[in-house]
Amino acid sequence: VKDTSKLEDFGGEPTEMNEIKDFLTKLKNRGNPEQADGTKVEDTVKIILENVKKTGLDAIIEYSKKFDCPDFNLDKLIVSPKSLVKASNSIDKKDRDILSLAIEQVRDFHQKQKSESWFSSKPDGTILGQMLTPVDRAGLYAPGGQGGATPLISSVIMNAVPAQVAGVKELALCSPPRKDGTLNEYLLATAHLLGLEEVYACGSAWAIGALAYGAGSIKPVDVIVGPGNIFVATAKRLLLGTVGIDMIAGPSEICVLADKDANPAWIAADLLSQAEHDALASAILVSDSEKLLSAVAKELEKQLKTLPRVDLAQKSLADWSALIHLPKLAECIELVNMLAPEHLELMTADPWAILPQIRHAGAIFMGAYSSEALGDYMAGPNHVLPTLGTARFSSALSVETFCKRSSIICASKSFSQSLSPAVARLARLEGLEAHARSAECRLEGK
Ligand code: HSO
Ligand code: ZN
Repeated sequence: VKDTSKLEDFGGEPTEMNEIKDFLTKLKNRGNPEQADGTKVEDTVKIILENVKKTGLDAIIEYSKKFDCPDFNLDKLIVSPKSLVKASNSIDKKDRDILSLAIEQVRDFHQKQKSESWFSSKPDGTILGQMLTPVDRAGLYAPGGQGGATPLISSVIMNAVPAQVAGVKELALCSPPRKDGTLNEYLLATAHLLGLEEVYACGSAWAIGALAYGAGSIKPVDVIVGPGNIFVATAKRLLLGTVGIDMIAGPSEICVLADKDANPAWIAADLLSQAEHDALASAILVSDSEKLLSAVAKELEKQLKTLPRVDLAQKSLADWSALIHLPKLAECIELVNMLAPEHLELMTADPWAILPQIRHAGAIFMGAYSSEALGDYMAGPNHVLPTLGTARFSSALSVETFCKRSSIICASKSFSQSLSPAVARLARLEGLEAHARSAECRLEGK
């Protein structure tokens, strides 16, 4: 919609499906930019991880000095449990209550995700089953926030709660230090309210390396979770296999599907709430109503001007966002499925009628009052969600991310003996004689 000079390059109004498809492809590739000097992020991260693996704390201190805090040292790296208590006492009681409320809401939701071990017995006495066990130790990453802004305190809650509900005994939290080597007091207070005790002022790829390999007194973890920038995401991708990870997170995105009666001011506010995260964030509105699209464009221009993070939001809108008109609601739904967005808001007369047609989306916000911001902080579901179209095959960070399933086989004599000849035959078809004998030796008279 090109009706104002500011929004001239706001993605335009692609009416041709091919144009839209090109745009979607461009969007899904936005997670892997080159660095200013032309080198690939992956090459830089590989070197960082090698150094952390080889020299442990020395590498951590060196990188932190170079990129975060010039006089960084071990004392700054290890945040004492006392300073967590102190931070929690230092913040306003009202804020503490709000943080506690968020923790409670998120805990309530994740309690419902918990599945149980199961054991099923057959008439012959055989028991088959699945035993769930949490990982022993998990690493949580809370990003520092764009442009040295405040860290995402809410991500600490979203990381820690599912791990705690899963029953993980040891949790280590890493977040990048500020210039003076400290961490934001609200982040520390949140860690304390969650009952975390092991906190490191350490960020970026070297923090992920320290969690995966261990460094000094930082013991290696089994799973690393949490959002982060491209360096964090690349480190997690390279370390997958050495440790488990929740996902490889890309820049955040929102898609709003709205019909003619939706509120343009609320839609614009929601699009901007995502655009302000990151210059690479994406905010897309798709509608069958041209009138609504124009109204939202006007609202965007109006609301954008008064935002403190106007620069980031404007870049996100110009480069990675769009207002898309398609004549039919069914086409809008298809576009949503092609996009497989991280967040989807259904702002239509009857969102429940549309829901069964949505095949891919990280989190779905139903109706005018379900803003993404509510979900980001308070509603209860996790805000660590699949991005860049990966909602096609993956899901939110959850209790399951921290659990393993061990299969249980307890065979009765008759179960074992009745299947032994079949086992032996399959084994011999594979040329595995020892397998065949292992089954047959349990037969009567052998
Ligand atoms: N929208 C972000 C989460 C977040 N928002 C944290 C505010 N703080 C990705 O889902
Ligand atoms: Zn957000």
